[in-house]
Amino acid sequence: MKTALITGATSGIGKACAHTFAQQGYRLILVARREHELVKIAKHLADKYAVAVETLVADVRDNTVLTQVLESLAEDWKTVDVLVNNAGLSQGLDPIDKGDTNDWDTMIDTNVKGLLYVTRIVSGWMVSHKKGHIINIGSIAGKEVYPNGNVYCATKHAVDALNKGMRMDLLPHGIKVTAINPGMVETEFSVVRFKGDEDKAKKVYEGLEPLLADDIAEAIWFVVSRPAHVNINDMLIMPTAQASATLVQRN
Ligand code: NDP
Ligand code: 8X3
Repeated sequence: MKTALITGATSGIGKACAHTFAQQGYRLILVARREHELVKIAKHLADKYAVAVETLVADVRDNTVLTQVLESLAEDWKTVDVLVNNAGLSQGLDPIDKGDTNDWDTMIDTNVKGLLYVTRIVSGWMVSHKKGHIINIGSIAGKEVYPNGNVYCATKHAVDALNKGMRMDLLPHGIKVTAINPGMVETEFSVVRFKGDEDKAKKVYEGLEPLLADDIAEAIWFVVSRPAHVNINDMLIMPTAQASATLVQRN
C-alpha cells in the first residue's frame, strides 16, 4: 500500500489531492491547522474509499510542533511515497512601501520555511527507504513577478529554486522532485489573500473560467503515475483565459 503526505489538506488544491490519492488507493497523512475540517475530510475519505487516513494538526511554521507530530507517526507510516508540499498562502496585495510586515513574515514563514521544515523530515525518511516523490506547489508567481505581488512572488521564486536544489541533492537516492506551478485556481486562496473579503476575492475570477483544484490534482496524479524512469521536473498550468500572471481575457 502506498502512502501520500499532503500539507494544507483542508481546502483547495490539497483537499482535491487528498481525494485523488484516496481514490487511487493510497493511504493518507493529512496536515493542516483546522482540526475540525481535517477530521471531517479524513472521515469522509476513509468511509468513501476504504483507505487509512492519519490527521496531523500542525502549523507548518512551527518546527517544534511539526517535528513532534511527524515523528510521532508509527514507523510503518514513515514510508511516504509521495509528499505534496502544498500548504501556502498569500496575504495582502500592496506596493512594497505599504506592505504589512506581518503579512510578509506569514508568507515567508509558511511558503518557504514551512515547506523546508516538512521536507527536511520527510526527505530523510525517503532517503532511508530509497524511494519517494516530492511535489512542490509553486505558482506562476514563481516564474513571473507582478505589481504588488512582491513578497508572495519572492516566496514562490524561492520554491522554484528549492525544487531545483532538492532534485540535485536527492538525485543519488532516486527520489523524484517535481514543481507544479498553477495560474489562477479558484479556492480559498483569494479570500485568504484579501483577509476574508469574499466580494473582493470573487472579483478576481469574474468574467473568466479559472482552474479548479481538481484540475491541479489531476495533473499531479499524472506526474506521480509516470513510470519509475520518468520524472516531470516542472509543470506550468494556466486557465485558457490567462496568458501570463497579469494578462487575462475577461468576457
Ligand atoms: P487554500 O487557501 O484553499 O488552501 C490552503 C491550504 O493551506 C489550507 O488547507 C490551509 O489549511 C493550509 N495552510 C495555510 N497555512 C498553513 C500553515 N501555516 N500550516 C499548515 N497548513 C496551512 O489555497 P490553495 O489550495 O489555492 O493553495 C494551495 C497552494 O497552491 C498554496 O501553496 C498556494 O500558494 C498555491 N497556489 C495557489 C494558486 C491559486 O490561484 N489558488 C495558484 C498557484 C499556486 P489550514 O488553514 O487548515 O491550516
Ligand atoms: C497564485 C496565483 O497569480 O495570484 O499563486 O499569484 S497568483
